[in-house]
Amino acid sequence: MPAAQHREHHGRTDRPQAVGPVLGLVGQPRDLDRLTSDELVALAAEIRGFLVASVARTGGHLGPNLGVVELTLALHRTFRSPRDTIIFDTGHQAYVHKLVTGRQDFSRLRERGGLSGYPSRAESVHDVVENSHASTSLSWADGVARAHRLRGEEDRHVVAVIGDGAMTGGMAWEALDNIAVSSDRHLVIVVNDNGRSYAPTIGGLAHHLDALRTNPGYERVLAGVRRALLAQGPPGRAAYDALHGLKRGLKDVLVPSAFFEDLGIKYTGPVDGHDITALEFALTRAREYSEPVIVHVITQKGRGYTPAEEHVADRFHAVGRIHPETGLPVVAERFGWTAVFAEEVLAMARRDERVVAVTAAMQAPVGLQPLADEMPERVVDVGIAEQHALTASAGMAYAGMHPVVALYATFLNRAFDQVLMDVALHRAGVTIVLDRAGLTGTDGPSHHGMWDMALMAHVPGLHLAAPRDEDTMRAALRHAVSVGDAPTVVRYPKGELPDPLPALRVLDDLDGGHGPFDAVDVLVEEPGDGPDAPRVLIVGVGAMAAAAAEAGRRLGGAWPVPAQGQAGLAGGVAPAVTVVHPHWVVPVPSPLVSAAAAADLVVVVEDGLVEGGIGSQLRDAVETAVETAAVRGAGAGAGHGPLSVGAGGGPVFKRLGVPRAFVGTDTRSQLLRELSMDAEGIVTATRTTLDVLVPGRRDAAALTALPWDARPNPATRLRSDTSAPPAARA
Ligand SMILES: Cc1ncc(C[n+]2csc(CCOP(=O)(O)OP(=O)(O)O)c2C)c(N)n1
Repeated sequence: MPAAQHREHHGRTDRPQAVGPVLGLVGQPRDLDRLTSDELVALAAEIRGFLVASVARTGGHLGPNLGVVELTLALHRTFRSPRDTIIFDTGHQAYVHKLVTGRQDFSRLRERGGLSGYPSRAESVHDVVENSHASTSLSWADGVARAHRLRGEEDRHVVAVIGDGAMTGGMAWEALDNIAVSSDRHLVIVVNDNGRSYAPTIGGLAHHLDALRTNPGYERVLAGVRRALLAQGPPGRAAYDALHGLKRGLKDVLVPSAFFEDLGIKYTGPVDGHDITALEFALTRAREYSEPVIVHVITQKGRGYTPAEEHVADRFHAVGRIHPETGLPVVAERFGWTAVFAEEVLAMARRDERVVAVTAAMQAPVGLQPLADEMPERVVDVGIAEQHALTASAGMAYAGMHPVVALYATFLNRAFDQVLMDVALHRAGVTIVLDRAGLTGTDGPSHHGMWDMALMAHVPGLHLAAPRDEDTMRAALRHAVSVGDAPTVVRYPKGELPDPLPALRVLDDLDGGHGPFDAVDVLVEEPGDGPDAPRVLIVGVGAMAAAAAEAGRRLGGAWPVPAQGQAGLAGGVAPAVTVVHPHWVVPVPSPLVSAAAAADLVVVVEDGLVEGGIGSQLRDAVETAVETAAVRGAGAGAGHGPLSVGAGGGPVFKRLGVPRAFVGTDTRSQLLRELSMDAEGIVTATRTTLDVLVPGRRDAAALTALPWDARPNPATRLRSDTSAPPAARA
């Protein structure tokens, strides 16, 4: 067994969970074909035992996977993956699929180097869609089926497995609309209906599925036939199995379902999703039908594991490490960012009757449960419909409410146009609260909330706050809901709160800016070694402020003496370091621009996309400010203020953040370390950058003779790139 499968990790010994005797026989899907009905039933039980034991040790999506055990077995027995394509919507319910497609070492699930928590093409040819943002499977399936037809690959089938929760997303309906008029004969849509998203699924569709689920007509007939045949012992079983083998049209088993039929899509169901025989019966017929078919399957989330079955809130949708016997968490949850939001939004709703919270199917995870418990009418759950959430919020704002839309940061990507055109263009007073912003860790590339700041920075009129601790978060939220004529965003990371980080003072505003949007706190001030010391401004964006402050303290202390002959700005001279935290980072506050323009080196640390992020915004703002001052100065005479002509342009920027890449799975702290976003990384990056500015030292003595505000910035003089302001290039 490879060493990786036996390593010590996070204080526990990771041994692959032992697989049962039947599961041990299944190395690939075709091995399922050889199993008898009894073996299949045994296999389902083994898989449930395996999932509980192994997810209890790693954390993961337990409830959804316990619900699809029989469904997944039936799918793989009926269809021939990878020749047939099986697409799991969202992909959080693909653990059973992994187990029967050759992946049975779950010991490092959702860790770097271990199995992904979602389908992953790198892992298996049986995995197709790995985006994990909900409601896309029908569009994927439509596309794959269409391509098969265009390429003349008529014998290939495509199956989309979509939950009733994911069916509430707009993309699913756009796809259905297209599928209804397509002539793809080999498209099967399995609606995995457990009545729940995280919490019970809401909305018109949910009511409709409810009605179908409880419609006894068709199911009664089918169940009757089945019972009668099976009651006759082996001959009846043979007849029933033979019936399964029949390749005939679906007319006899399809019931008209006004809802789907009106769309023009055939519907069959409801089918008991824990009866493999019934599932295979329905899937086989759907496979043979000459039009796209919806197979409505009823499953039970958390099936077979009492703590999950009895968990009212979410049936163990996703768990951390738990004790398998009790389902209780191994590590108690600490008071985190989400809990602060939960308290604050409740207090705001009590104070201000205009406040109404909006969630896209994630009421509890984003912290809206306490508000929903106390004032249910003040929380709107729109389903997995982020786009609708934003536009409906614009409507509510127009009509006198102040919506607070609480989302995971990664899911805001979907609603960018709605933020831009519905909320911002209409100057709607809507507050967007982004949980899990920045690097999130175990859910991999699709769940890092790393695009929000770079995207939101382009929305005219929008204000975005990135608080650093509990106090700044509460202040940002209160200020956000007081804004009635523009969108406001408050973003914070996953997990527990950092210690309070008090401000030494508020940054002076040289340009006369004022108000909470301009608040920039000074967290650390280190004087450096004398007047010759390079001036370093470190900007800690949001939760990065703590690491920035720590780095600032270290930089201001002992400073390494350079090796002989290696004089440099950095060499042996401790820089004057100021660490600041702007409460609001979009748009960049003017005091921050002034402070940056007066520095030699500006280091910006942000838990978001570095390109186009806050560091880039600040760099651009400094450039514009310097340019403007230069133009003004040319007309009015030089020599006043830090941005006047003769100041020679702006500082060098070092921007630390998330690169433009799909960042993989790892712990947040490890990722921060790798991207130089922890204190150590910030110190090293700052020193290295100062050392690169070595030639500037040649002029340092002469430069220091000038008054500070007229001193050319040595860093700028060294820049050869064309991004230097025109005044500096001239
Ligand atoms: C666009 C988007 N918004 C929110 C989520 C978070 N999310 C993950 S699973 C889930 C519920 C899915 O419910 P359903 O499709 O019924 O599957 P089940 O877990 O019940 O099997 C939600 C809201 C997501 N993945 N994508």
